[in-house]
Amino acid sequence: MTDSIINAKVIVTCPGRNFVTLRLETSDGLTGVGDGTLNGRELAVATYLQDYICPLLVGRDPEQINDTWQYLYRGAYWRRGPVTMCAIAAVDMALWDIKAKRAGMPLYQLLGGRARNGVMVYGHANGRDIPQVLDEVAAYLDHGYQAVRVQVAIPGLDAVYGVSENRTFYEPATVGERPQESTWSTEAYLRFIPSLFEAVRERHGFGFRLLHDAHHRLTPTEAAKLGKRIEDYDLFWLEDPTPAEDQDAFRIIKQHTVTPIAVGEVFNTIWDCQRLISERLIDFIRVTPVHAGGVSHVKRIAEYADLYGVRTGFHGATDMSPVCLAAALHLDISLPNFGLQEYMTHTEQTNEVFPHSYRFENGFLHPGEEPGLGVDIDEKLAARYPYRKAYLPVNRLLDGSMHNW
Ligand code: CS2
Ligand code: MG
Repeated sequence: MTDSIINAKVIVTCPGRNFVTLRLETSDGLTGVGDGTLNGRELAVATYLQDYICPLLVGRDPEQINDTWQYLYRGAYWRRGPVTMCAIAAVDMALWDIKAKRAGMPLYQLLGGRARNGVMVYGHANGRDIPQVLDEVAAYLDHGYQAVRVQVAIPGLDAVYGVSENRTFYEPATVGERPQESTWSTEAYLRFIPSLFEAVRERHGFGFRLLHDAHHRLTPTEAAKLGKRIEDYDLFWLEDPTPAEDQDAFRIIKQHTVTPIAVGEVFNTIWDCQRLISERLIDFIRVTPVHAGGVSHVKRIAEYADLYGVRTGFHGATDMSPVCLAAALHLDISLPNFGLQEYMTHTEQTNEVFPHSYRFENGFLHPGEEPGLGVDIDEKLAARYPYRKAYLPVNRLLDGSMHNW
């Protein structure tokens, strides 16, 4: 064994929102970073890493990524779940960062090199009303984006998923001792949302990829009805139409509509999506390195999906740190069945804490040529932003009963 892990450190920082980062250091002076951020439950992963995983990593051979992954997965006994898989993900990303640095190449070269020239990304147009969304779409198209997700406030409802006060960034978690509560009416949503897509296509045409996130809120029949009704607007994908754990629901949706379906940001292992993929019940799989066991496991899911013509559409919201986004980009540029990458730009503050080599150019992201992931965490700067407890919102129907946020 040439070298070993001599230090495993968890860094929790809050440059505008909380992030959990693991930094590993080897005896021959290499370091690697991994993202372990779980929005609204960050300290659960930080503790899992600090108290249970980091002591096991010190002394291990950093080269043995597969053995370490299996050791942490099988060794937990209590397998799967978001907290365990975020912790394993952070270790996995950091070890791949080290291995690629040792090889002196960007990670994507170790994953088989480039399959494409750049990673097409989608931006998030949203607004309080349809005209505002249309203006936002125009801004993204002017900025070179070829894919845009649209979200709009629903008349009669207070706060709706995906509509941000501050135009550019959308961060749903709010600092406080209790979650914010919002109200929802599927009827009002279903009556209104088709007019959004009609207006977007009328003003901006069909020359770009149009996406929408229903954010887990419909029943299978409601989702089938919506998918069918909006087929003429040719969406690139309708995301999370129903709660993802109910995999049979997607059979009903698929029987009634050819609007493509994207699901998976809440999944954390291949077993969560195995049937959805093998029965072609979805068109895009949205797992992301931080929530689904790291580079190793997301690569396994993506390659399994490729057998069934399912493409990737990795989750890339602001609660995925630049470390996770960098890892996703190295996978995106090297996988045969890449579909699209979500890109919710981080704040300046966050980008200063996480210096990185990936860059945006005319609708595409490029992972950069730095050895490793091409991202780091400035621990001194990170220390200036202490953790602040924040919850994702909860959602109730108009009659007060709990619904999906
Ligand atoms: C959303 C996310 O980006 C998306 O598609 O579903 O904004 C999601 O709500 C957050 O990542 C939750 O933390
Ligand atoms: Mg989503």
